[in-house]
Amino acid sequence: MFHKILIANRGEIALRVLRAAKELGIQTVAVHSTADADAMHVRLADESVCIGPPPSRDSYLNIHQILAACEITGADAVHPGYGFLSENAKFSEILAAHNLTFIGPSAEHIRIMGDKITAKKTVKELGIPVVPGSDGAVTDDVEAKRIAADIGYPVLIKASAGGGGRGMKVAKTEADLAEALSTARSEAGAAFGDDAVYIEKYLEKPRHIEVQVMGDGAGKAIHLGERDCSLQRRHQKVWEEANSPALNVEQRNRIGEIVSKAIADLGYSGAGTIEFLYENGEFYFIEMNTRLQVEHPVTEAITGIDLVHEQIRVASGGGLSCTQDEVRFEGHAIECRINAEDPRTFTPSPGTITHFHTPGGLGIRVDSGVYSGYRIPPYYDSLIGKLIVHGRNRVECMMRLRRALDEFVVDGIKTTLPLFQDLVGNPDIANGDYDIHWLENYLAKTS
Ligand code: MV4
Repeated sequence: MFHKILIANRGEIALRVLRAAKELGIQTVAVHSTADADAMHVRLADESVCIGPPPSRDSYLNIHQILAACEITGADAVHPGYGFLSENAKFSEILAAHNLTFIGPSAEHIRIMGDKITAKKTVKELGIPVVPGSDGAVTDDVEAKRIAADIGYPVLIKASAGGGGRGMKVAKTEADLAEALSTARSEAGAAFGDDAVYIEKYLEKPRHIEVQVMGDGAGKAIHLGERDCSLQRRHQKVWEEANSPALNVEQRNRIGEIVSKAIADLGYSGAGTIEFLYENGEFYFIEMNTRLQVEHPVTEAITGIDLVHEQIRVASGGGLSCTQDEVRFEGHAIECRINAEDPRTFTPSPGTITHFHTPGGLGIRVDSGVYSGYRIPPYYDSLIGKLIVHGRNRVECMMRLRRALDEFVVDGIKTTLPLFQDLVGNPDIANGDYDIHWLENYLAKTS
Protein backbone atom coordinates (compact mmCIF):
# COMPACT_ATOMS: atom_id res chain seq x y z
CA MET A 1 0.00 0.00 0.00
CA PHE A 2 1.08 3.58 -0.57
CA HIS A 3 2.65 5.61 2.21
CA LYS A 4 1.68 9.08 0.99
CA ILE A 5 -0.67 10.25 -1.78
CA LEU A 6 -0.44 13.66 -3.42
CA ILE A 7 -3.81 14.92 -4.62
CA ALA A 8 -3.33 16.89 -7.84
CA ASN A 9 -6.67 18.65 -7.72
CA ARG A 10 -8.84 21.11 -5.78
CA GLY A 11 -12.39 21.60 -4.49
CA GLU A 12 -14.80 18.85 -3.55
CA ILE A 13 -12.94 16.10 -5.41
CA ALA A 14 -9.66 16.84 -3.60
CA LEU A 15 -11.58 16.42 -0.34
CA ARG A 16 -13.24 13.24 -1.62
CA VAL A 17 -9.88 11.63 -2.40
CA LEU A 18 -8.36 12.87 0.85
CA ARG A 19 -11.12 11.16 2.85
CA ALA A 20 -10.54 7.82 1.13
CA ALA A 21 -6.78 8.04 1.70
CA LYS A 22 -7.26 8.85 5.38
CA GLU A 23 -9.56 5.87 5.83
CA LEU A 24 -6.89 3.63 4.34
CA GLY A 25 -4.26 5.05 6.72
CA ILE A 26 -2.38 6.82 3.93
CA GLN A 27 -0.78 10.25 4.45
CA THR A 28 -2.11 13.05 2.23
CA VAL A 29 -0.52 15.98 0.45
CA ALA A 30 -2.65 18.82 -0.92
CA VAL A 31 -1.36 21.08 -3.67
CA HIS A 32 -2.93 24.45 -4.30
CA SER A 33 -2.66 27.67 -6.25
CA THR A 34 -2.27 31.02 -4.45
CA ALA A 35 -6.03 31.53 -5.02
CA ASP A 36 -6.79 28.36 -3.01
CA ALA A 37 -4.70 28.96 0.11
CA ASP A 38 -7.94 29.01 2.20
CA ALA A 39 -9.47 25.92 0.59
CA MET A 40 -10.78 23.06 2.71
CA HIS A 41 -8.62 20.41 1.03
CA VAL A 42 -5.54 22.38 2.08
CA ARG A 43 -6.73 22.57 5.70
CA LEU A 44 -7.60 18.88 5.98
CA ALA A 45 -4.52 17.42 4.31
CA ASP A 46 -1.53 16.32 6.37
CA GLU A 47 0.73 18.57 4.30
CA SER A 48 0.27 21.15 1.59
CA VAL A 49 2.39 22.73 -1.10
CA CYS A 50 1.64 25.92 -3.01
CA ILE A 51 2.31 25.15 -6.69
CA GLY A 52 1.74 28.47 -8.40
CA PRO A 53 -0.47 31.41 -9.32
CA PRO A 54 -4.25 31.16 -9.93
CA PRO A 55 -4.42 30.20 -13.63
CA SER A 56 -4.71 26.39 -13.91
CA ARG A 57 -1.97 26.13 -16.54
CA ASP A 58 0.49 27.64 -14.03
CA SER A 59 -0.63 25.52 -11.05
CA TYR A 60 -2.99 22.51 -11.29
CA LEU A 61 -1.78 21.76 -14.83
CA ASN A 62 1.89 22.49 -14.11
CA ILE A 63 3.53 19.05 -14.21
CA HIS A 64 6.95 20.33 -13.08
CA GLN A 65 5.46 21.94 -9.97
CA ILE A 66 3.53 18.80 -9.10
CA LEU A 67 6.66 16.67 -9.51
CA ALA A 68 8.54 19.08 -7.26
CA ALA A 69 5.77 18.82 -4.65
CA CYS A 70 6.06 14.99 -4.75
CA GLU A 71 9.82 15.26 -4.32
CA ILE A 72 9.60 17.71 -1.39
CA THR A 73 6.97 15.69 0.49
CA GLY A 74 8.09 12.17 -0.37
CA ALA A 75 4.72 11.19 -1.86
CA ASP A 76 4.75 7.84 -3.65
CA ALA A 77 1.50 8.16 -5.63
CA VAL A 78 -0.61 10.87 -7.26
CA HIS A 79 -4.40 10.91 -7.51
CA PRO A 80 -5.46 13.29 -10.30
CA GLY A 81 -9.20 13.54 -9.46
CA TYR A 82 -11.21 14.58 -12.54
CA GLY A 83 -10.41 17.29 -15.10
CA PHE A 84 -6.92 18.87 -14.98
CA LEU A 85 -4.30 16.10 -15.53
CA SER A 86 -6.63 13.14 -15.01
CA GLU A 87 -6.65 12.04 -18.66
CA ASN A 88 -3.15 13.18 -19.58
CA ALA A 89 -1.15 10.14 -20.74
CA LYS A 90 2.11 12.11 -20.77
CA PHE A 91 1.62 13.06 -17.10
CA SER A 92 1.19 9.42 -16.10
CA GLU A 93 4.36 8.49 -18.03
CA ILE A 94 6.35 11.30 -16.43
CA LEU A 95 5.23 10.15 -12.98
CA ALA A 96 6.27 6.57 -13.80
CA ALA A 97 9.68 7.82 -14.96
CA HIS A 98 10.10 9.35 -11.48
CA ASN A 99 9.04 6.18 -9.68
CA LEU A 100 5.69 7.66 -8.75
CA THR A 101 2.39 5.82 -9.26
CA PHE A 102 -0.39 7.50 -11.22
CA ILE A 103 -3.67 6.39 -9.62
CA GLY A 104 -5.48 5.64 -12.84
CA PRO A 105 -5.27 3.46 -15.94
CA SER A 106 -2.18 2.90 -18.11
CA ALA A 107 -0.94 5.68 -20.40
CA GLU A 108 -1.75 3.37 -23.33
CA HIS A 109 -5.42 3.07 -22.33
CA ILE A 110 -5.72 6.82 -21.70
CA ARG A 111 -4.33 7.43 -25.20
CA ILE A 112 -6.59 4.91 -26.91
CA MET A 113 -9.73 6.39 -25.35
CA GLY A 114 -8.59 9.99 -25.88
CA ASP A 115 -8.64 9.44 -29.64
CA LYS A 116 -12.32 8.87 -30.37
CA ILE A 117 -11.78 6.97 -33.65
CA THR A 118 -9.32 4.57 -32.00
CA ALA A 119 -11.59 4.25 -28.95
CA LYS A 120 -14.59 3.32 -31.09
CA LYS A 121 -12.62 0.77 -33.15
CA THR A 122 -11.14 -0.75 -29.97
CA VAL A 123 -14.41 -1.19 -28.08
CA LYS A 124 -16.24 -2.42 -31.20
CA GLU A 125 -13.68 -5.21 -31.60
CA LEU A 126 -14.25 -6.04 -27.91
CA GLY A 127 -17.96 -6.58 -28.58
CA ILE A 128 -19.43 -3.27 -27.38
CA PRO A 129 -22.26 -1.94 -29.59
CA VAL A 130 -21.36 1.35 -31.33
CA VAL A 131 -23.30 3.98 -33.29
CA PRO A 132 -23.56 2.98 -37.00
CA GLY A 133 -21.14 5.06 -39.08
CA SER A 134 -17.75 5.22 -40.78
CA ASP A 135 -14.99 2.75 -39.92
CA GLY A 136 -12.41 5.33 -39.00
CA ALA A 137 -11.59 8.74 -40.40
CA VAL A 138 -13.37 10.22 -43.41
CA THR A 139 -11.71 12.78 -45.69
CA ASP A 140 -13.44 12.85 -49.05
CA ASP A 141 -16.96 13.88 -49.98
CA VAL A 142 -17.68 10.86 -52.17
CA GLU A 143 -16.88 8.42 -49.38
CA ALA A 144 -18.84 10.53 -46.87
CA LYS A 145 -21.90 10.51 -49.15
CA ARG A 146 -21.71 6.76 -49.60
CA ILE A 147 -21.53 6.16 -45.81
CA ALA A 148 -24.29 8.67 -45.04
CA ALA A 149 -26.60 7.19 -47.68
CA ASP A 150 -25.90 3.77 -46.20
CA ILE A 151 -26.72 4.68 -42.55
CA GLY A 152 -29.37 7.27 -43.43
CA TYR A 153 -29.72 10.96 -42.63
CA PRO A 154 -29.37 12.92 -40.39
CA VAL A 155 -25.70 12.19 -39.73
CA LEU A 156 -23.24 13.69 -37.29
CA ILE A 157 -19.62 14.53 -38.04
CA LYS A 158 -17.40 14.28 -34.98
CA ALA A 159 -13.78 15.23 -34.37
CA SER A 160 -11.58 12.30 -33.33
CA ALA A 161 -9.67 14.54 -30.93
CA GLY A 162 -12.92 16.11 -29.65
CA GLY A 163 -15.27 14.56 -27.14
CA GLY A 164 -17.64 15.95 -24.57
CA GLY A 165 -19.57 17.64 -27.36
CA ARG A 166 -16.70 19.63 -28.85
CA GLY A 167 -16.31 19.61 -32.62
CA MET A 168 -19.60 18.16 -33.85
CA LYS A 169 -21.58 19.08 -37.01
CA VAL A 170 -24.99 17.73 -38.07
CA ALA A 171 -25.84 17.13 -41.74
CA LYS A 172 -29.61 16.80 -42.18
CA THR A 173 -29.47 15.86 -45.87
CA GLU A 174 -26.90 15.12 -48.56
CA ALA A 175 -27.03 18.82 -49.53
CA ASP A 176 -25.45 19.72 -46.14
CA LEU A 177 -22.81 17.02 -46.12
CA ALA A 178 -19.82 18.44 -48.01
CA GLU A 179 -20.00 21.73 -46.13
CA ALA A 180 -20.44 20.02 -42.73
CA LEU A 181 -17.45 17.80 -43.47
CA SER A 182 -15.11 20.60 -44.47
CA THR A 183 -16.22 22.88 -41.59
CA ALA A 184 -15.83 20.05 -39.07
CA ARG A 185 -12.35 19.23 -40.39
CA SER A 186 -11.05 22.79 -40.36
CA GLU A 187 -12.55 23.50 -36.91
CA ALA A 188 -11.05 20.28 -35.54
CA GLY A 189 -7.66 21.13 -37.02
CA ALA A 190 -7.75 24.62 -35.48
CA ALA A 191 -9.08 23.50 -32.08
CA PHE A 192 -7.15 20.25 -31.54
CA GLY A 193 -4.28 20.26 -34.05
CA ASP A 194 -5.84 17.09 -35.52
CA ASP A 195 -8.38 17.34 -38.34
CA ALA A 196 -9.45 13.68 -38.30
CA VAL A 197 -13.25 13.37 -38.27
CA TYR A 198 -15.68 10.46 -38.45
CA ILE A 199 -19.35 10.04 -39.34
CA GLU A 200 -22.18 8.61 -37.26
CA LYS A 201 -25.91 8.22 -37.61
CA TYR A 202 -27.39 11.15 -35.67
CA LEU A 203 -29.65 9.84 -32.90
CA GLU A 204 -32.43 12.37 -32.37
CA LYS A 205 -33.82 11.70 -28.90
CA PRO A 206 -31.48 9.43 -26.97
CA ARG A 207 -30.76 9.22 -23.26
CA HIS A 208 -27.19 9.44 -22.00
CA ILE A 209 -26.54 6.29 -20.00
CA GLU A 210 -23.05 5.42 -18.79
CA VAL A 211 -21.72 2.24 -17.21
CA GLN A 212 -19.20 2.36 -14.35
CA VAL A 213 -16.41 -0.20 -14.52
CA MET A 214 -13.38 -1.13 -12.43
CA GLY A 215 -10.55 -3.28 -13.79
CA ASP A 216 -7.65 -4.81 -11.89
CA GLY A 217 -5.20 -4.45 -14.79
CA ALA A 218 -4.67 -8.22 -14.83
CA GLY A 219 -7.71 -9.40 -16.75
CA LYS A 220 -10.42 -9.09 -14.09
CA ALA A 221 -13.11 -6.43 -14.24
CA ILE A 222 -16.50 -5.67 -12.72
CA HIS A 223 -19.31 -3.31 -13.64
CA LEU A 224 -21.14 -1.23 -11.05
CA GLY A 225 -24.30 -0.54 -12.99
CA GLU A 226 -25.24 2.55 -14.92
CA ARG A 227 -25.95 6.22 -14.35
CA ASP A 228 -28.48 8.21 -16.31
CA CYS A 229 -26.95 11.61 -17.07
CA SER A 230 -29.43 12.82 -19.66
CA LEU A 231 -30.28 16.00 -17.74
CA GLN A 232 -27.61 18.37 -19.00
CA ARG A 233 -27.19 21.81 -20.47
CA ARG A 234 -24.53 22.60 -23.07
CA HIS A 235 -22.77 19.31 -22.28
CA GLN A 236 -22.62 20.13 -18.55
CA LYS A 237 -24.41 17.50 -16.50
CA VAL A 238 -26.87 18.91 -14.00
CA TRP A 239 -28.64 15.90 -12.45
CA GLU A 240 -27.50 12.27 -12.50
CA GLU A 241 -29.20 9.17 -11.19
CA ALA A 242 -28.73 5.47 -10.67
CA ASN A 243 -30.37 3.30 -11.72
CA SER A 244 -31.56 4.74 -15.01
CA PRO A 245 -35.36 5.11 -14.96
CA ALA A 246 -35.29 3.68 -18.51
CA LEU A 247 -33.71 0.28 -17.77
CA ASN A 248 -34.89 -2.92 -16.14
CA VAL A 249 -32.76 -5.51 -14.34
CA GLU A 250 -32.24 -7.66 -17.45
CA GLN A 251 -31.09 -4.70 -19.58
CA ARG A 252 -28.74 -3.57 -16.78
CA ASN A 253 -27.17 -6.99 -16.43
CA ARG A 254 -26.90 -7.49 -20.19
CA ILE A 255 -25.05 -4.23 -20.93
CA GLY A 256 -23.03 -4.58 -17.71
CA GLU A 257 -21.82 -8.05 -18.71
CA ILE A 258 -20.88 -6.93 -22.23
CA VAL A 259 -18.94 -3.97 -20.87
CA SER A 260 -17.16 -5.75 -18.00
CA LYS A 261 -16.05 -8.57 -20.31
CA ALA A 262 -14.65 -6.00 -22.77
CA ILE A 263 -12.82 -4.12 -20.01
CA ALA A 264 -11.40 -7.37 -18.63
CA ASP A 265 -10.17 -8.39 -22.12
CA LEU A 266 -8.60 -4.96 -22.56
CA GLY A 267 -6.62 -5.51 -19.33
CA TYR A 268 -7.91 -2.16 -18.11
CA SER A 269 -6.78 -0.95 -14.69
CA GLY A 270 -8.77 1.27 -12.33
CA ALA A 271 -12.03 3.18 -12.71
CA GLY A 272 -13.59 3.92 -16.07
CA THR A 273 -16.90 4.94 -17.56
CA ILE A 274 -18.33 3.69 -20.84
CA GLU A 275 -20.74 6.29 -22.20
CA PHE A 276 -23.68 5.24 -24.33
CA LEU A 277 -26.55 6.86 -26.11
CA TYR A 278 -29.68 4.81 -25.47
CA GLU A 279 -32.63 4.94 -27.85
CA ASN A 280 -35.48 2.51 -28.60
CA GLY A 281 -34.07 -0.12 -26.28
CA GLU A 282 -30.58 -0.14 -27.85
CA PHE A 283 -27.20 0.99 -26.52
CA TYR A 284 -24.70 2.81 -28.73
CA PHE A 285 -21.18 3.49 -27.43
CA ILE A 286 -19.99 7.09 -27.83
CA GLU A 287 -16.93 7.57 -25.59
CA MET A 288 -14.99 6.10 -22.69
CA ASN A 289 -13.74 8.25 -19.80
CA THR A 290 -10.59 6.93 -18.15
CA ARG A 291 -11.04 8.74 -14.83
CA LEU A 292 -13.19 8.98 -11.73
CA GLN A 293 -16.24 11.07 -12.61
CA VAL A 294 -18.04 13.88 -10.82
CA GLU A 295 -21.18 11.74 -10.54
CA HIS A 296 -19.47 8.63 -9.09
CA PRO A 297 -21.27 9.01 -5.71
CA VAL A 298 -24.63 7.84 -7.11
CA THR A 299 -22.95 4.55 -7.96
CA GLU A 300 -21.39 4.43 -4.49
CA ALA A 301 -24.82 5.04 -2.95
CA ILE A 302 -26.51 2.11 -4.69
CA THR A 303 -23.59 -0.34 -4.41
CA GLY A 304 -22.01 0.69 -1.08
CA ILE A 305 -18.61 0.42 -2.79
CA ASP A 306 -16.08 3.22 -2.26
CA LEU A 307 -14.73 3.82 -5.76
CA VAL A 308 -11.71 5.80 -4.56
CA HIS A 309 -10.73 2.98 -2.18
CA GLU A 310 -10.92 0.64 -5.17
CA GLN A 311 -8.80 2.96 -7.33
CA ILE A 312 -6.13 3.16 -4.63
CA ARG A 313 -6.20 -0.61 -3.98
CA VAL A 314 -5.85 -1.43 -7.68
CA ALA A 315 -3.09 1.14 -8.28
CA SER A 316 -1.08 -0.22 -5.35
CA GLY A 317 -1.35 -3.79 -6.67
CA GLY A 318 -3.96 -5.01 -4.19
CA GLY A 319 -6.62 -5.88 -6.77
CA LEU A 320 -10.36 -5.36 -6.54
CA SER A 321 -12.06 -5.81 -3.15
CA CYS A 322 -14.95 -7.81 -4.57
CA THR A 323 -16.17 -9.95 -7.44
CA GLN A 324 -19.16 -9.25 -9.69
CA ASP A 325 -21.28 -11.70 -7.65
CA GLU A 326 -20.72 -9.59 -4.55
CA VAL A 327 -21.97 -6.38 -6.19
CA ARG A 328 -25.58 -5.62 -5.21
CA PHE A 329 -27.69 -2.74 -6.48
CA GLU A 330 -29.77 -1.36 -3.61
CA GLY A 331 -32.40 1.34 -4.08
CA HIS A 332 -32.05 4.56 -6.01
CA ALA A 333 -29.74 7.59 -5.86
CA ILE A 334 -29.86 11.09 -7.37
CA GLU A 335 -27.10 13.69 -7.51
CA CYS A 336 -27.72 17.43 -7.95
CA ARG A 337 -24.72 19.53 -8.94
CA ILE A 338 -24.75 22.72 -6.91
CA ASN A 339 -23.01 25.35 -9.01
CA ALA A 340 -22.23 28.96 -8.13
CA GLU A 341 -24.31 30.09 -11.10
CA ASP A 342 -27.56 31.79 -11.93
CA PRO A 343 -30.15 28.94 -11.88
CA ARG A 344 -31.65 29.97 -15.24
CA THR A 345 -28.83 31.47 -17.31
CA PHE A 346 -25.99 29.49 -15.69
CA THR A 347 -23.87 32.64 -15.60
CA PRO A 348 -21.09 32.11 -13.02
CA SER A 349 -21.66 33.83 -9.68
CA PRO A 350 -18.38 33.81 -7.75
CA GLY A 351 -18.11 35.76 -4.48
CA THR A 352 -18.28 35.16 -0.74
CA ILE A 353 -20.63 32.56 0.72
CA THR A 354 -22.03 34.36 3.76
CA HIS A 355 -23.89 31.34 5.08
CA PHE A 356 -23.63 27.65 4.19
CA HIS A 357 -25.86 25.05 5.80
CA THR A 358 -26.09 21.52 4.45
CA PRO A 359 -29.00 19.10 4.86
CA GLY A 360 -28.66 15.92 6.89
CA GLY A 361 -30.60 12.83 7.87
CA LEU A 362 -30.94 9.34 6.45
CA GLY A 363 -29.79 8.88 2.87
CA ILE A 364 -28.18 12.31 2.48
CA ARG A 365 -24.58 12.95 1.38
CA VAL A 366 -23.10 16.35 0.63
CA ASP A 367 -19.65 16.48 -1.01
CA SER A 368 -18.39 20.04 -0.91
CA GLY A 369 -15.23 21.95 -0.17
CA VAL A 370 -16.89 25.25 0.76
CA TYR A 371 -17.97 26.73 4.11
CA SER A 372 -19.58 29.89 5.59
CA GLY A 373 -17.26 32.82 4.88
CA TYR A 374 -15.52 31.06 1.96
CA ARG A 375 -14.76 33.23 -1.05
CA ILE A 376 -15.18 31.37 -4.35
CA PRO A 377 -12.28 32.28 -6.61
CA PRO A 378 -13.28 33.20 -10.19
CA TYR A 379 -10.59 31.10 -11.88
CA TYR A 380 -12.02 27.57 -11.81
CA ASP A 381 -15.24 25.69 -12.58
CA SER A 382 -18.34 26.73 -10.68
CA LEU A 383 -19.16 23.43 -8.93
CA ILE A 384 -19.33 24.18 -5.19
CA GLY A 385 -20.91 20.98 -4.02
CA LYS A 386 -22.94 17.90 -4.79
CA LEU A 387 -26.07 16.72 -3.03
CA ILE A 388 -26.46 12.96 -3.28
CA VAL A 389 -29.66 11.39 -1.99
CA HIS A 390 -30.36 7.69 -1.58
CA GLY A 391 -33.69 5.94 -1.02
CA ARG A 392 -35.02 2.37 -1.19
CA ASN A 393 -36.72 3.24 -4.47
CA ARG A 394 -37.01 6.25 -6.78
CA VAL A 395 -40.15 7.60 -5.13
CA GLU A 396 -38.56 7.60 -1.68
CA CYS A 397 -35.38 9.13 -3.15
CA MET A 398 -37.39 11.98 -4.71
CA MET A 399 -39.30 12.67 -1.44
CA ARG A 400 -36.03 12.80 0.44
CA LEU A 401 -34.46 15.03 -2.21
CA ARG A 402 -37.31 17.51 -1.99
CA ARG A 403 -36.86 17.70 1.79
CA ALA A 404 -33.05 17.98 1.54
CA LEU A 405 -33.33 20.84 -0.98
CA ASP A 406 -35.60 22.69 1.46
CA GLU A 407 -32.93 22.39 4.16
CA PHE A 408 -29.99 23.49 1.98
CA VAL A 409 -28.94 27.12 2.55
CA VAL A 410 -26.31 28.90 0.48
CA ASP A 411 -26.36 32.68 1.01
CA GLY A 412 -24.27 35.43 -0.59
CA ILE A 413 -24.08 34.02 -4.12
CA LYS A 414 -26.48 32.62 -6.72
CA THR A 415 -26.64 28.83 -6.99
CA THR A 416 -28.45 26.22 -9.05
CA LEU A 417 -30.45 25.08 -5.97
CA PRO A 418 -33.69 26.83 -7.13
CA LEU A 419 -33.54 24.91 -10.43
CA PHE A 420 -33.54 21.62 -8.51
CA GLN A 421 -36.54 22.81 -6.45
CA ASP A 422 -38.36 23.21 -9.78
CA LEU A 423 -37.16 19.91 -11.25
CA VAL A 424 -38.10 17.83 -8.20
CA GLY A 425 -41.71 18.98 -8.61
CA ASN A 426 -41.90 18.43 -12.38
CA PRO A 427 -44.11 15.55 -13.62
CA ASP A 428 -41.69 14.46 -16.40
CA ILE A 429 -38.89 14.25 -13.87
CA ALA A 430 -41.13 12.42 -11.40
CA ASN A 431 -41.87 9.90 -14.15
CA GLY A 432 -38.25 9.64 -15.26
CA ASP A 433 -39.50 10.68 -18.68
CA TYR A 434 -36.67 12.73 -20.20
CA ASP A 435 -33.93 12.58 -22.85
CA ILE A 436 -30.73 14.57 -23.51
CA HIS A 437 -32.72 17.54 -24.88
CA TRP A 438 -35.32 17.73 -22.09
CA LEU A 439 -33.56 20.25 -19.85
CA GLU A 440 -32.68 22.73 -22.59
CA ASN A 441 -36.26 22.57 -23.91
CA TYR A 442 -37.61 23.05 -20.38
CA LEU A 443 -35.35 26.06 -19.75
CA ALA A 444 -36.40 27.62 -23.08
CA LYS A 445 -40.11 27.05 -22.27
CA THR A 446 -40.00 28.37 -18.71
CA SER A 447 -37.58 31.29 -19.09
C1 MV4 B 1 -24.23 12.02 -30.47
C2 MV4 B 1 -25.56 12.51 -30.44
C3 MV4 B 1 -26.44 11.99 -31.35
N1 MV4 B 1 -26.06 11.04 -32.23
N2 MV4 B 1 -23.88 11.08 -31.36
C4 MV4 B 1 -22.45 15.04 -27.26
C5 MV4 B 1 -21.35 14.86 -26.32
C6 MV4 B 1 -20.54 13.75 -26.85
N3 MV4 B 1 -20.10 12.94 -25.76
C7 MV4 B 1 -21.42 13.02 -27.78
N4 MV4 B 1 -22.60 13.83 -27.93
C8 MV4 B 1 -23.61 13.43 -28.72
N5 MV4 B 1 -23.30 12.47 -29.60
C9 MV4 B 1 -24.79 10.61 -32.22
N6 MV4 B 1 -24.41 9.69 -33.10
C10 MV4 B 1 -25.89 13.48 -29.49
C11 MV4 B 1 -24.91 13.95 -28.63
C12 MV4 B 1 -25.36 14.92 -27.67
C13 MV4 B 1 -25.39 14.62 -26.30
C14 MV4 B 1 -24.95 13.41 -25.80
C15 MV4 B 1 -24.99 13.12 -24.46
C16 MV4 B 1 -25.49 14.05 -23.58
C17 MV4 B 1 -25.92 15.26 -24.03
C18 MV4 B 1 -25.89 15.56 -25.39
C19 MV4 B 1 -26.35 16.79 -25.85
C20 MV4 B 1 -26.30 17.08 -27.17
C21 MV4 B 1 -25.80 16.15 -28.09
